[in-house]
Amino acid sequence: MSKDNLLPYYAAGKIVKGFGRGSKALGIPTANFPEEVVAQLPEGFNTGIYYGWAALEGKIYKMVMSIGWNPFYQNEKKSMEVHILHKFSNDLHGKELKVVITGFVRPEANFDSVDALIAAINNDIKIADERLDDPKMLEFKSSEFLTNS
Ligand code: ADP
Ligand code: RBF
Ligand code: MG
Repeated sequence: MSKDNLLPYYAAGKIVKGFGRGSKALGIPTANFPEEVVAQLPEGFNTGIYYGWAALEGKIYKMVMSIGWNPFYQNEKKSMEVHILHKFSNDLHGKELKVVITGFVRPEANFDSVDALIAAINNDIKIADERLDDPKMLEFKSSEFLTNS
């Protein structure tokens, strides 16, 4: 089964604390989904970097996310982490986050340095930003799953 058959993929859950290194080590915060949401992913859903739309407190934002084991940090736990393309001044832990995942960017990779990982993530953010402006992708922005609270 190709990963594209599983898109769009819809997920929702309360933002939990992750490893605490997204903001500190990388300067790129990620809102982490709880374990139950990760466990619900269908078997054929490939790990990797994806993009789509996020709903938070009645607003819709572009997002890019990492699904997998973060090879650079040798995590033993699979995670789903969302970086929202918006600057927030408040803490989002405990808030309900909904996403529709609409496209795939690349598989997870390992890197020689933190700087190389940061450069790759910044490039993912740019790709997500551009692809989500495509009319086919913009359609999902108004999906009922996101707009119904
Ligand atoms: P953790 O390891 O606990 O996930 P991070 O360093 O990845 O910590 O930071 C994640 C937190 O940063 C989120 O839970 C949220 O409260 C906050 N945050 C601020 N801006 C954003 C953003 N643009 N996208 C995602 N989370 C953000
Ligand atoms: N971690 C990796 O180990 N390899 C990756 O290729 C990778 N790509 C990412 C791409 C994006 C867009 C984001 C938001 C995160 C990515 N991460 C990757 C996860 C990163 O290591 C993680 O967010 C931090 O470790 C904080 O938990
Ligand atoms: Mg995080």
